[in-house]
Amino acid sequence: MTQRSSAKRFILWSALAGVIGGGVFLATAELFALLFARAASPILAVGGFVIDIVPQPFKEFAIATFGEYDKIALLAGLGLAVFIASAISGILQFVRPPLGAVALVIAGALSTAAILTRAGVTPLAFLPPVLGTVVGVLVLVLLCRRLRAWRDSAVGTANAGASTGHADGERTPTGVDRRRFFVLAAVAGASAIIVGITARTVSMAVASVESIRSALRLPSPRSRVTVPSGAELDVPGLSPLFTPNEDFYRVDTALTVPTIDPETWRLVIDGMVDQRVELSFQDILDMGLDEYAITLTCVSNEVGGELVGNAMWLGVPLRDVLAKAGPQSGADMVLSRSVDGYTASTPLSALTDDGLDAILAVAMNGEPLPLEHGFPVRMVVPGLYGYVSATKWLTELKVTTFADDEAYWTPRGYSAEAPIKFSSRVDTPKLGAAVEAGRIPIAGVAWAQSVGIESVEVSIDNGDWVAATLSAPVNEDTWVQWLMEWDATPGTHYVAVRAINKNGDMQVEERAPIAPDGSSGWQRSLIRVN
Ligand SMILES: Nc1nc2c(c(=O)[nH]1)N[C@H]1C(S)=C(S)[C@@H](COP(=O)(O)O)O[C@H]1N2
Ligand SMILES: [Mo]
Repeated sequence: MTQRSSAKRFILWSALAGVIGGGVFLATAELFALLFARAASPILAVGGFVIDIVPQPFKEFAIATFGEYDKIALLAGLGLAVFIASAISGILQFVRPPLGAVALVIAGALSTAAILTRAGVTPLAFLPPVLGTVVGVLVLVLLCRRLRAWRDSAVGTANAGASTGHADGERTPTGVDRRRFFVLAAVAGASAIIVGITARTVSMAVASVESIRSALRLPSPRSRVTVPSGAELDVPGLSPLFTPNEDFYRVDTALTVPTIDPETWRLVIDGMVDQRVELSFQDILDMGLDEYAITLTCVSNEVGGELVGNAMWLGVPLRDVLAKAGPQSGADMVLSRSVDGYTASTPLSALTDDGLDAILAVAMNGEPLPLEHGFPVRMVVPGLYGYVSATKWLTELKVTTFADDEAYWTPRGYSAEAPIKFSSRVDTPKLGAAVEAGRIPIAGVAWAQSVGIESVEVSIDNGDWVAATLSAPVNEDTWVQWLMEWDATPGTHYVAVRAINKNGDMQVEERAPIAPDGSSGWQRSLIRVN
């Protein structure tokens, strides 16, 4: 083979390296967009940007030509442009390094700009295009380096040793260099295709369920919770009585949020029951919805931690749902299962007790459950940690026994049964944040779901315990806010807080770690006063 035709062949392979680098860029960005920032897909953001900037006559021409396929035509055109630009960046990187990498960085910067100027961007939206650029450039640079090594050993130029990174004279055989190039090309190319297509498919499923969710109109509740006046104290830095959905803590084992169409959703109630029952979403709504205010807590919440939130739920009592199937005697547990395979073990009695508001929830703070919080149906049980009760994306309730069945977290070091240990938290002043001397509020929240908080006491610098002012409780399942006005003097001070529940029990002082059944201990916080 002549050197000339061989050189042409390497130019073609470098174009392929560029296409793979571009593909890796897009696939990485799609993956991180799915995980961290849904609206941060470079190809869609650039597409949206193009739609915004093209002149009206051109848009009309596109609609006239492609009709309802105008968006698909745009994306196809964009895809072709990306393909050609990537191929060129590969050739550049091969012939004039690092020009190809520079071109890819510029493309990455432009798509980042397109994403960040879209409406409704989230704080992490820059991550997908930036990480995509980094990984894409890395693959492009490596591929072109290996391609040069192969060319050098094939063509036999003088500086082959230098450019392959091998010592002079120690030239690798051509076959080895060629294989190194193709192995990387195949691995990177296949990963880009698999990851990119999977991530885009899941993103589209999320978007479609998101639109179903926003179009959903739930019936109004039959009964509403009365929120008494004085239920919410007006103190800057204090947690609001109801935690907004976007601020509500989130714990799940699923890598991506499950996407369920309520039309096809079914709840199966089986196991030790008189009859197996299957309910549709409409069946749940037809039972009649009621409002419930319940504070949710995670077993992983450390003393003073953030894994606790309060919401107004709309739902139906679990006891009524279970009654449709008729739990049999001998059963003592309900194993709830999520579409993602997650399971929780809840004592049957906690779900059938007349005095406990264990519910299937379909709405959270005035809107259908957010996808992240279990759309379309989840469980909420007052007084039990989330991992043994609050199954999201619920699909099955199996009536069974603790002896026969085990939930997701049980073999992983957590108790099969876990009532919430009642607790109290300081929200303001924030730990370590300096405040000005003078009268300041010390405030926070305290919760004892299903029992209620009787009082909250505060001690400053190991002084006497003084009762804090409490907000008017909504019910015994929600947290209360507490407040104490304090004349702050310059220096460093310690504030300790503890709660007493309506049974007259004192919050446990002794520290316990979160495993196996939840943390305990009084929060002691530090205040710096200037
Ligand atoms: N399907 C599913 N449901 C789940 C979990 C999960 O990982 N998967 N985590 C549980 C845990 S540990 C808690 S504390 C609550 C948290 O609910 P949230 O994410 O809506 O705050 O959900 C529970 N339900
Ligand atoms: Mo949890």
